[in-house]
Amino acid sequence: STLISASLAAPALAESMTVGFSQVGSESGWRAAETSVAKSEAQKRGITLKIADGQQKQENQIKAVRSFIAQGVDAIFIAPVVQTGWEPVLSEAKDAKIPVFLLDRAIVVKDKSLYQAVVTADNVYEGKLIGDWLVKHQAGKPCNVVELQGTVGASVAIDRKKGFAEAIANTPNIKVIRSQSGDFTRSKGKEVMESFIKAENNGKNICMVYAHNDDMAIGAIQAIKEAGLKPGKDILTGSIDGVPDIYKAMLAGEANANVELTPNMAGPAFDALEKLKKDGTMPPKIIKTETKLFLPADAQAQLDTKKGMGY
Ligand code: GYE
Repeated sequence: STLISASLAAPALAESMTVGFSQVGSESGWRAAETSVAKSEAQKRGITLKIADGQQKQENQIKAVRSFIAQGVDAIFIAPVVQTGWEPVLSEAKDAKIPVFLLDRAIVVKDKSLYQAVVTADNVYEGKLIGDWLVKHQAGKPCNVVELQGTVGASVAIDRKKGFAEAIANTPNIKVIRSQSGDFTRSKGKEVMESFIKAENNGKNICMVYAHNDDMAIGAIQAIKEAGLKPGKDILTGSIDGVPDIYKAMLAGEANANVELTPNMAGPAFDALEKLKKDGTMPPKIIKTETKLFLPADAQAQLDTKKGMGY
């Protein structure tokens, strides 16, 4: 894995900090924005940030964390690709007295003291918002949904699936007829959507695609067009992140519902870390970011807010 030193601005305080960030990879536009915002948030504070790209593999992330421990960094940020298997390396960090903050995805560990805090949205609620939108939109009319799941084993994929399922639980007119992982990427989203379309009467049996992130939705939109159907009309879309391209798709009438997720996960973690180092203030275990649904009428305004947000 590559190490990039992102920020070396001369700090005003004598105690300048170094933080190691084990990033998942660069699978989505949102992810790239998160990385870029992490760099600028570090720079603002005079914190030196070392970023290791895990290329979507937990073993790479574990190696990176071990290397950060060996370097004696002041804190470690991890965006954990999957939710299990973190105990051993986090115990090593704890033994070395290095605080760990999780960014954007959660983990499952018995001993919660293995990390300080997780900065994340309510990912179940994100899925629920899309499901609620669909229930309302259909108003009792039937709808067969195909679902593009995120990375297998990732907390966000599990939660976004759950939230949507909860929202449609009492509406027998709405059914998820196929559900498969597209690994949070555009290319995989397109590929899986193509197979769904083939399997479902050249797409005619599909009413909506629910994608766990925008990049997969954008891939799916491409697949829908190539099948000779109209995305946003013949097949509705709903997805999560709020990348500029999804708002552009909305403006073109090709996307229907979107939940925004801020790419600024590092900022709140740096704030919590600075307080912790200053006087031992313990952060809340979950630092929640905002979750909101946006529709095509909001698309232009949303697109405008994205400038300077890491995109
Ligand atoms: O929604 C997706 C990314 O973990 C919240 O991962 C993150 C998700 C994000 O690849 O685009």
